[in-house]
Amino acid sequence: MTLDRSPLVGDYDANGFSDIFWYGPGVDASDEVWWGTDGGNFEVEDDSVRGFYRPAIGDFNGDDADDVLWYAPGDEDDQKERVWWGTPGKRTFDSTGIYERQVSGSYVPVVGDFDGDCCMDILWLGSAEDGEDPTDVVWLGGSDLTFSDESTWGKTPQLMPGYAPLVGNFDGDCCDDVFFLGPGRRADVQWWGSGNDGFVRIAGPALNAGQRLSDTAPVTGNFIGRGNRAEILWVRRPN
Ligand SMILES: [Ca+2]
Ligand SMILES: [Ca+2]
Ligand SMILES: [Ca+2]
Ligand SMILES: [Ca+2]
Repeated sequence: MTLDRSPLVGDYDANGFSDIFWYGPGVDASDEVWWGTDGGNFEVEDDSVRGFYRPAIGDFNGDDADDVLWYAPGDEDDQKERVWWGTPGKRTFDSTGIYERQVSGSYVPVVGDFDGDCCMDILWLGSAEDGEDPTDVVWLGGSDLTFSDESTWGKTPQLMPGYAPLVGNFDGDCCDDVFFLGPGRRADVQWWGSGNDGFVRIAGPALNAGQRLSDTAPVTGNFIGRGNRAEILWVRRPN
């Protein structure tokens, strides 16, 4: 195992055990999928992904098997965006139904179920690199192995420098929300998922600003057991 490969964790065969896709960027790098089995063991298979991608993981068609979005940043026409679909009960990706589409520009793909239909969606956040004016959109995942553009959700603002998106269902309704935490004591911006109407956007004072130390990082999860409401935990970085 060489260290230039990134671990992409998901349950791609929906067997209840996490799998690891070791992706090596580039044409020549080899890839491996470690399929999780009972008892903490893996069955290893070679795979091959040719190209430079910024991948993102989610169950975009709602069949419980995680899927892989292969997003190629930039304007090169020879690298289309692709989605590989995990297959419930099989240690393989569905090669017949690969979703292909061209995305031009530089984005950060943010994954969550923003409309609450159990299919994960992709929020394409533009970055302010090179003075670009990217037209950001939300792709809503569908059970038919396609995505629909949600143009009525409006254009999303460019990702503000220093702000990092955190995804979680912070109010426990059916929709994932996105919090953009400002650096230091800068104001936070909260996007609340609200079904088919898009996001309700609220700017407010920095959450927990007094405890935001430079050596802490926010992570989301269910740490104290409040039902399905996600929490933000500021964890101290290890020395
Ligand atoms: Ca699995
Ligand atoms: Ca899936
Ligand atoms: Ca959805
Ligand atoms: Ca929510």
